[in-house]
Amino acid sequence: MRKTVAVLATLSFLAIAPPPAQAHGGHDYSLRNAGPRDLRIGSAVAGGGHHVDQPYPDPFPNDKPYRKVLAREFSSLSPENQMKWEFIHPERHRYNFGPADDIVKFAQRNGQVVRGHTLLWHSQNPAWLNEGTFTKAELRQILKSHILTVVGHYRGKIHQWDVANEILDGNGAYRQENIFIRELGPGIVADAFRWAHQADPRAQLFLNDYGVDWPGAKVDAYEALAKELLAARVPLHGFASQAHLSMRYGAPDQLGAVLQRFDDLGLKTAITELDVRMDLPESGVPTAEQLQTQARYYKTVLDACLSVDDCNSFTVWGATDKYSWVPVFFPAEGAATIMWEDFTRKPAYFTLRDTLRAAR
Ligand code: 9MR
Repeated sequence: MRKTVAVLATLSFLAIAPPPAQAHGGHDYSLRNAGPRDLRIGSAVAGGGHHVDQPYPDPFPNDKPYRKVLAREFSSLSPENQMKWEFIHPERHRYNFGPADDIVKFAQRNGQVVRGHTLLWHSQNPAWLNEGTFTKAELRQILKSHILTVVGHYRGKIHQWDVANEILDGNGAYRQENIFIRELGPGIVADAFRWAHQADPRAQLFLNDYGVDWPGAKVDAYEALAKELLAARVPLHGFASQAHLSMRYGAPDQLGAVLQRFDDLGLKTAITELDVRMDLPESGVPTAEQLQTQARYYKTVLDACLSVDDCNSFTVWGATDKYSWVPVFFPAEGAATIMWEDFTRKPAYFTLRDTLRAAR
């Protein structure tokens, strides 16, 4: 798809005026306008999850400078926690759509798309679900009705849904912590995709996971699963690498080859949760060298996405260190995002922007 766009762009002066160089006034130097037009650049939208225990007010509704950064820099938004089961479906017969609705409205006002996250996951499920006693038929009905209700609520407004999140472990086996997979068997994955498609036929439906940045058992298992689902005509449209990276390990220089395997199956691919954490020196401030290394990791992942035809969404998991989950979950590590806490930009930001520009 990207190649077609490039050809059209070169020929467009012959016939029709090319699209305006900047679709959104005032965003001239932002990430969202730097790169190829068919590649969405996204960020997580902070709220819920770990933020609830932090000494600051709920980020998205209260931090206006933060919202400005989100609007200026990104063409896609991912609710970080606000569409997860525990947040959006806190009681069996009550949904809490308000905060996610606000993100969707904001995105529409700012010409952004939204990635829905997530429908079938082992984590951040509400107590009523984890601790309830249900028959298999009831559990299946609970999942079906959740997916039809949530996906239906946002019908026509979601670019991509992470339908199945982290369903395989490091060896490529189905995760038994996932209540639906454990109780109903892996066949439930296909059903989740079918229900999501029924509720919003236009949304692109994804498998999403971490630890799939290098070839190995997990990637092999996802490839086999994708083939199986496609052969059964399940509405699976994409495979995504979250790309939570640490500088303790090497940069994922084979990620392009991994994504290509899914592109070859006719699937779209995406980077959905990129961040690059590092061990902080005692001062708490990364060295210039660390920041350069971090920029290189970010570029490696962006290059991988740019190298396949149908990688159409590239999302960072937090635009700023101010709200990053990393220091909360990995106390020795931090500084994982592309902007400092005051929203000034790190080398990784500029490297991403330059790389996007060069790919235009
Ligand atoms: O960033 C999210 C954080 O606020 C939550 O507390 C945490 C709880 O599991 O989930 C974080 O987001 C995760 C995402 O939903 C799925 N992939 C891994 C992400 C980082 O843990």
